[in-house]
Amino acid sequence: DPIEAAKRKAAFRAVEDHFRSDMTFVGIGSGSTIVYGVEAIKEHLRKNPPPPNHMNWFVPTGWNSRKVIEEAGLLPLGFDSIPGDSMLEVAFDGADEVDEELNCIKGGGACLFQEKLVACRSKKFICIADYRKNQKRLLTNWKSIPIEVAPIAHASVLRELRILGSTDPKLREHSLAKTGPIQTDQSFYIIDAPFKQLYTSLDVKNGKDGSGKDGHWSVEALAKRIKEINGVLEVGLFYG
Ligand code: DER
Repeated sequence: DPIEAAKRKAAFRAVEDHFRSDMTFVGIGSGSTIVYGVEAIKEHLRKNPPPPNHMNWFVPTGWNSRKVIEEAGLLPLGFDSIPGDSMLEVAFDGADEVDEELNCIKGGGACLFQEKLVACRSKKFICIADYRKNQKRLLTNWKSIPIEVAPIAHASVLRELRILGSTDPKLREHSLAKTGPIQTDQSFYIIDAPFKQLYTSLDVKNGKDGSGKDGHWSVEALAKRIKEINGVLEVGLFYG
């Protein structure tokens, strides 16, 4: 399968370029691509064993991410167990779409809250994304922004998103498994909010207005504006 091969190639390249056996804290994202990333890390550690008595800890970004770490025989470390002021040397993760400035849409797997926690506690964030994810601007192929919200606030967040210009924001429901909204690892809900294509900072430098007046926002302006909405826990836009 050419897509699986592309994901695997990207993952092995990312690990080859950015993982070292003497690292102590490494973030592991969520989704299907990161599974190849963990396979590549396991392979790297087999070929380049860590220094004697050195522990490699892998910080998961949710239930599935922890399962991938454990099934690979690696040691998971809860985000809330990272000691003191330690930073993770690197975090590897996937994305749903990436623009020319490496801004990402994340949250396809409903893990965006812990993904952003771990990414922001890491010195380096490596996003592993096959060719399908690369677009000139965000919201080209992937049509909506995943947003994690407190259940009690979901209706008022939907209303605020419509005011910001989202055409038809919706609660993410289970397809088959269960009626009603999905719940995240934090027992929150996910809203998928469609917007028009997001301008990059270069677009704004070249005179495009990214304040949503013409229906288009810039990545950063929209991310900040959504994050301010009462009841929003996290927005699936990674930038800067
Ligand atoms: O939810 C996320 O942000 C994930 O990283 C995810 O959407 C990427 O999934 P994939 O690797 O299966 O495309």
